[in-house]
Amino acid sequence: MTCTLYSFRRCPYAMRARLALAAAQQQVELREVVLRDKPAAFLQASASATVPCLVTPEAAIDESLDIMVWALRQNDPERWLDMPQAGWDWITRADGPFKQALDRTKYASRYPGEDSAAQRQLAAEFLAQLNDQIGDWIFAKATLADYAVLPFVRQFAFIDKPWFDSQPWPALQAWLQRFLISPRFAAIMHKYPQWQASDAPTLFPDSGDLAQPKL
Ligand SMILES: N[C@@H](CCC(=O)N[C@@H](CS)C(=O)NCC(=O)O)C(=O)O
Repeated sequence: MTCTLYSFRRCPYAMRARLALAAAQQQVELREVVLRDKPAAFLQASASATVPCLVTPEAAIDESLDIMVWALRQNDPERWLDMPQAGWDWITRADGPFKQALDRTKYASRYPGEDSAAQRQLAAEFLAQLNDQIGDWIFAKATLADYAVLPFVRQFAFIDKPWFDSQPWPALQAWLQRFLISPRFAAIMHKYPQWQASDAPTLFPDSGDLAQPKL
């Protein structure tokens, strides 16, 4: 049975789920959700009412990192799960304090009690440390950590791209840039109309990308 992925193109959590599903060559039915108009089927499937949510024959997986791991346990041709323990720590820091600082920088008006400049500084301290860690990748080869963290570094970078580009983070900037121009990123950023219950299934990755996986 085909699994169903409730997704939203620009959501970084959904991006990383799609990255792992594509790397694992797991074709799913993609349903594009508009967050201000969540469909009933999505609300039934997702306990948290957040995207991404992957519905498998066994369960609904409501956390993007769990979707990544699920996909890679089905098939992990690039061995993303072959990752040092420190990779999990980078993901935890990115998902926790870094994302928190990112949101307080990007959506400053939603956090009137917070100093957005101080939050940007907190995010920058994390990114400076990540820059020091990166060669071509966070570790010697690409792992889950790279693809779990990249969508959030992208989100942070585009808050103020000229500022991001002016920071002394050459390895981090090059790592992000390689990702942004990669066929792999293009293949997970196709545009889909809002899903309607009457639609024929939309398959992701599409059959062309599945036949010739994009790196
Ligand atoms: N912990 C979740 C978080 C996902 C999340 O927060 N997604 C956002 C979109 S980027 C969302 O769906 N928010 C619900 C809303 O805006 O109504 C995961 O990793 O999947």
